[in-house]
Amino acid sequence: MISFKTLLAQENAAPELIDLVAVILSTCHHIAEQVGHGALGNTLGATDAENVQGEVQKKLDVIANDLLIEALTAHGSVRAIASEEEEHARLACSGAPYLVAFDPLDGSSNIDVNGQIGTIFTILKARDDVPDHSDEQFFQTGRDQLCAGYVLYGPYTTLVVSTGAVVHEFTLNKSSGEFISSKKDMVFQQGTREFSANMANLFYWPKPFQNYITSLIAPQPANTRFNMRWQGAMVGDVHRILARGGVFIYPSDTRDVAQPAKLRLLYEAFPMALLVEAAGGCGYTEAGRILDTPLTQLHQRTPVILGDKNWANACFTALLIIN
Ligand code: AHM
Ligand code: MG
Repeated sequence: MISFKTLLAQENAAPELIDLVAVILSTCHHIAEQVGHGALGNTLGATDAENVQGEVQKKLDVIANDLLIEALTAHGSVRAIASEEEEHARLACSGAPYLVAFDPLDGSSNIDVNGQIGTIFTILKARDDVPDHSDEQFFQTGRDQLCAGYVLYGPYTTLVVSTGAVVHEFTLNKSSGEFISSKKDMVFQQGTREFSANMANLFYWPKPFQNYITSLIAPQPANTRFNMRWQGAMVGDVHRILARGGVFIYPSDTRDVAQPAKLRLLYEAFPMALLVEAAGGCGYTEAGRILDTPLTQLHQRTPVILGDKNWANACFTALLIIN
């Protein structure tokens, strides 16, 4: 029974960083308890508010956000915090070494249907060249992440975390609150013929990409067929491909020229790309590698391709043909 602290220490993660991850995880344990109450806990349903993305906030979005902000602000090692639910970065502790960004509850539309939801987080080094409280603190690339992970509140609660070298999976022991190692050094499985995409958007994707995905589902012999899975929560869909192989895609959409992509670079694409690449997979936008993309706006959106190296390359190449 190895704890995440032991595994991260073996990778030479700084004790302060491990301590910070521990704070995030104990908050996620708390969120898991709130999630687990379901209809009995007055945590389902929507609030009257909209977030910065113009989306109606669910009660659990707000609860998870507030719990994380409170715990991270109190901890003392975090200089600034950025949340998918808040317009700007907020100051936590001046001069502290770390920045934390998170999507407090990814997959919000699944909350009321008892579907998969999760918390996605990333930790970066604080910058001394910009004001402590500023959004610019987070204007870094995905390669600058010190640690990233997610906690998936599924039938059981799973943590997947990495400092960039290897990826480990842990399972929450609900009585002790400890995350216990369940898969060490996860390796991306190659050749799984399964993809994850919202096919309802197919006709609004860039045309050659439509053609590429359509070719995968065209009638073929049984043993060469592709399968499709979509849970509507990136945290669950990416967990599936990390566990089984395959590819996750959320391309740009021609319907909205001003905002063609849905997923957020800082809160979703960066951390998931760090995990997928550390497991031997690959992550692309429609212009290059996710991890090389500089963040220039806190809530910047990006197309996402994540998966098995060969397959992610094939998806990216299909897009290059268009561009
Ligand atoms: P959220 O962070 O507000 O929950 O939104 C992001 C989610 C992702 O988890 C998921 O991949 C995507 O939105 C699902 O979108 P769709 O509505 O196309 O199913
Ligand atoms: Mg999200």
